[in-house]
Amino acid sequence: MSRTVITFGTFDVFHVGHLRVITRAAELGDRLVVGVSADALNVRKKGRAPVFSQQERLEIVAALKPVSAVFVEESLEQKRDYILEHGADVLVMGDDWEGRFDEFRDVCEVVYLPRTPAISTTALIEKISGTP
Ligand code: C2G
Repeated sequence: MSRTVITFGTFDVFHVGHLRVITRAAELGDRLVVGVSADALNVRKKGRAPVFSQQERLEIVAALKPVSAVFVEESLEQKRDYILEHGADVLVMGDDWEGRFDEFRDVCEVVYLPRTPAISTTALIEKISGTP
C-alpha cells in the first residue's frame, strides 16, 4: 500500500530549512503532498503579505523533486479536510508546531521534525534589508 505524506507551510523566501523539512517529510512515505498557505491566510494570521505571491510559492514548491503535488491552503481550520481529501497517512510539520496538530491522530500519523537551526524567512528579510 502506498503511503501519502502531507505537510503545510508558507515557504516564503525559500531556504534550506524549507528544503530539509520537505526532503525529510518525503522520506516518510511514497508521495508527498504540500499545502502552500494562501496570501490571504498569511495576512490574516501574520499581519503581512508574503514577499513572494502564493502562485510563485506554489511554483517553487511544485518544482521540487520530493514533491508529488501541491495545493493552496486557504485556512488553518480546514486541516482535517485537507488530510482526508488527499488521503494522507502521515502529517508532518516542523517542531515549532509541536503538539498543535495532535488532534488529527485519529485520522493519520502526526510527526514533528526538528527545525533547521539559525535560519528563518524573517531573519533573511532583516539581513537583506539591513534592519533592524
Ligand atoms: N522550517 C524548518 N526549519 C526552519 C524554518 C522552517 O524546518 N529553519 C519548517 C517549518 O517548521 C514548517 C515549514 O518549514 O514545517 C514551513 O515553514 P513556514 O514557511 O514558516 O510555514 P508556517 O508558517 O510554519 O506554516 O498550516 C501551517 C501554515 O501553513 C503555516
